[in-house]
Amino acid sequence: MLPTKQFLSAALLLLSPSFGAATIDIGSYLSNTILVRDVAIIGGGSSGTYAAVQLKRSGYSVAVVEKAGRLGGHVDTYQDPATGAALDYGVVALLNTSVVRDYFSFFNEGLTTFTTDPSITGVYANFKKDGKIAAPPATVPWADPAAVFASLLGYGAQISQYPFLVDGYNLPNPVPEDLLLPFGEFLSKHNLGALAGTFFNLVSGVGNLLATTTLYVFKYVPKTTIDAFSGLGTPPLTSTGNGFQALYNKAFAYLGSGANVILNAKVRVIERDGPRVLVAVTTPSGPKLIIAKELLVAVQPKLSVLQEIGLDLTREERGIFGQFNNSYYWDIVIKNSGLPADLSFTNADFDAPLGIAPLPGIQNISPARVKDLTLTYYTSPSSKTDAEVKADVLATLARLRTANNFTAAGASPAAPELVGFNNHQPFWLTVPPAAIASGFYGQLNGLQGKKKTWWTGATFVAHDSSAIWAWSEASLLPKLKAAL
Ligand SMILES: Cc1cc2nc3c(=O)[nH]c(=O)nc-3n(C[C@@H](O)[C@@H](O)[C@H](O)COP(=O)(O)OP(=O)(O)OC[C@H]3O[C@@H](n4cnc5c(N)ncnc54)[C@H](O)[C@@H]3O)c2cc1C
Ligand SMILES: *[C@@H]1O[C@H](CO)[C@@H](O)[C@H](O)[C@H]1NC(C)=O
Ligand SMILES: *[C@@H]1O[C@H](CO)[C@@H](O)[C@H](O)[C@H]1NC(C)=O
Ligand SMILES: *[C@@H]1O[C@H](CO)[C@@H](O)[C@H](O)[C@H]1NC(C)=O
Repeated sequence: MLPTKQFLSAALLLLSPSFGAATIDIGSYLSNTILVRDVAIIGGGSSGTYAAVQLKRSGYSVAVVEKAGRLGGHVDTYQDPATGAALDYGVVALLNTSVVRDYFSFFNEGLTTFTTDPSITGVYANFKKDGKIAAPPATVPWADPAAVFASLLGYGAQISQYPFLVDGYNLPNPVPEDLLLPFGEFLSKHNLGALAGTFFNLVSGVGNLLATTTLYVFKYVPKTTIDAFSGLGTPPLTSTGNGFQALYNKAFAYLGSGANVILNAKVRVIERDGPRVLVAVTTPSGPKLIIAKELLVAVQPKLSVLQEIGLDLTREERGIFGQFNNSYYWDIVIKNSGLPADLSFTNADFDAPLGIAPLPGIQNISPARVKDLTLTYYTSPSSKTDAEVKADVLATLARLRTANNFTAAGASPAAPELVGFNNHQPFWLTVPPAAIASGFYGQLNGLQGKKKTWWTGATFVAHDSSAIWAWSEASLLPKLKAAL
């Protein structure tokens, strides 16, 4: 074949390192669409908003780019049209720490003790099989409350051996063997099977509990959380009146609203090779360009997400982020569930190992604090469509109603409606135990500050906002500020 002109230019394109990525032409931007800032922050959820607020408080200029129409990430606050009440069904509880108290008091937002409603009784049913309420048989170790309490203490004693887990992923080499075990094996090794019932609900959204690597369970449920929820330590906190979204709305205003926070944004390209980081963004009001000294990535760093924002990935970054797998997690508000307002249902399978229901599926269905509303959480280790999840939730409700005769004869109850529904994927980013053992997290942490880029969020800390903010204060922000 003769090398035609088209063939040659195609070959040149293939050889060019930025093939496929449009490059940023600063000259094509009107001056009023260019934002020159100290830090460009991609993602305005828990970690991105916290960093933006603290940087501004310290006198730095920021621009936050957020895909959604609001700040807050995994916070979901449902505004009930019937009662006017605000109902949190994403993030619901925070630990009572000085970092949490300071953040809320800076915005003059209230916090109150998180309590469970004593009028609600917890019951178990196999949601997939028959939906019939059944008491756990004595063969299930968590049927005995004394054994459950003892296992919580045993968990506390185990996790206390790994104090380094409190702050990010600073793992020793070699990584202690127990941290690499599937959690089911860890439980049997230490005779802690009675934990499984409580942890099925607590370790929500990660995947199948018994198959989850123990490190990730320890990150999700630190000793402070066990102590807070079991009454051994300071109780957890929850929002007052307006829900957690109110804090993020105040943060939006404090940051300078649209001047510094670009909502409904699509990050098109990020270039880090020049003296400044360039972030090209498509917004509802046209294109914008951020020129920043440093970049803070506060989205979940799956390779697909980083490619979506057009980040000029290095070979090293590609190799690290390409190893992540993730779980899938939905939070749902149901109106007219047809279930009693005084029962909280947990999915269980007494024939399965440790009585734990296999996922994908619903973990729990509980009455909300607001009349006629019910909350449910759905987890899958693999991808599922929203339509599949909705259908499974509605079928489960019907099964529970029929099996337990909740539908009084003759009455025609209103059909259940899913009035709040959010897909929180990609949720927990994990790597296999072999990767953890061979130093994955050391390599991940080693990316901090390289190419003017800093990384934050659940993947670097845990899906725990109190922990993310504490880590931001102690680890991330001092280093990031030193680079400015
Ligand atoms: C249902 C649910 C319940 C939870 N309950 C609690 C709880 O009670 N207590 C607790 O401490 N923690 C809870 N968590 C965990 C929560 O604190 C953490 O997941 C936290 O939100 C993680 O912060 P992050 O900044 O890493 O991610 P996020 O908060 O998810 O923030 C990421 C942000 O990036 C944005 N984004 C994504 N892609 C792009 C893109 N391409 N361009 C621009 N922006 C983008 C997202 O819209 C989001 O706003 C819960 C999580 C879920 C899902
Ligand atoms: C949180 O902890 C602080 C300090 O221990 C305490 O003074 C405060 O009352 C607690 N707040 C709530 C709402 O429980
Ligand atoms: C992610 O998990 C799936 C299902 O368990 C598995 O097939 C796949 O290999 C995993 N991917 C990575 C990158 O670990
Ligand atoms: C279901 O409830 C109705 C109305 O309370 C009652 O008449 C009926 O006998 C119940 N059926 C069963 C199977 O318990």
